Amino acid sequence: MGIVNATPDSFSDGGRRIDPDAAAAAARAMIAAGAAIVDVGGESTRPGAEPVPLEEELRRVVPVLERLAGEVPFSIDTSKAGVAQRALELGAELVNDVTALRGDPELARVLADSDAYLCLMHMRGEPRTMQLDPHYDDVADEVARFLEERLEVAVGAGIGEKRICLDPGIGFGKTVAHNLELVRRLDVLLALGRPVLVGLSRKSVLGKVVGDAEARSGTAAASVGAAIAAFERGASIFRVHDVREHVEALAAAAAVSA
Ligand code: HH2
Repeated sequence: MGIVNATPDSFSDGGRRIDPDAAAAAARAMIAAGAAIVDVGGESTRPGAEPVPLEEELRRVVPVLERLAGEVPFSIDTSKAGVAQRALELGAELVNDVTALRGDPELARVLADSDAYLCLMHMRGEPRTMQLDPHYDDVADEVARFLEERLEVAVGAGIGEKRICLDPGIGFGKTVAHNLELVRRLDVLLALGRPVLVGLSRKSVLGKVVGDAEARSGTAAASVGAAIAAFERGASIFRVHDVREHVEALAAAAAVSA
């Protein structure tokens, strides 16, 4: 899954792709490089980010989706029913909701009325405050219990279980140690019986593990290394910025495992 940000403030590539033609071109290049899908988002969720009103989020993403419609497989990174609805009308295959259906009470109904896939992600708190001293007794178990409960809510709302994947939410209300433990113990999430998506790409945890305690992002090389570690523990969907590097590394790792 290639990342296409239509935001002026995402942590890694914010601003560079706010022009819809440039965003669409980046999306096409990611598919050409081997991505199965591109994830288009109009609201940054980096630590400290402020929420974006519906009209502004639509203004950012719809021009990009219109350019991709019918040509490039895409998902929409949103927690808003109004944005998801419009994206589904334009052909979105998946709704990637970092709030796991807690952000907008209407989103579950929009999804139940469609046949799109849904990604449910774990987040402690909200982006504005989530990195203020996160604490867990057992991070893997607590994230799994949360996702189990959100999966039940989604299925109860009429969204087919087979359409849902789960995501530990790397960097969303977690310390470096929490993030690493979640990847190390991915089996606890896989036990819920759904595919696991991971978003490690360029996150600050990767800059920190290579020695920069103040890092706000990580390199492509560190991202690939972490993705392979997650692949070996059973992750099957990788949300990444550097598509070609990940596709090649994952192909090599998969060939060894085959
Ligand atoms: N991370 C970000 C955004 N959306 N969705 C899922 N399912 N999993 C993630 O780990 C995830 C996500 C990161 O936030 P943002 O500030 O928007 O940066 P970018 O989109 O460049 O990764």
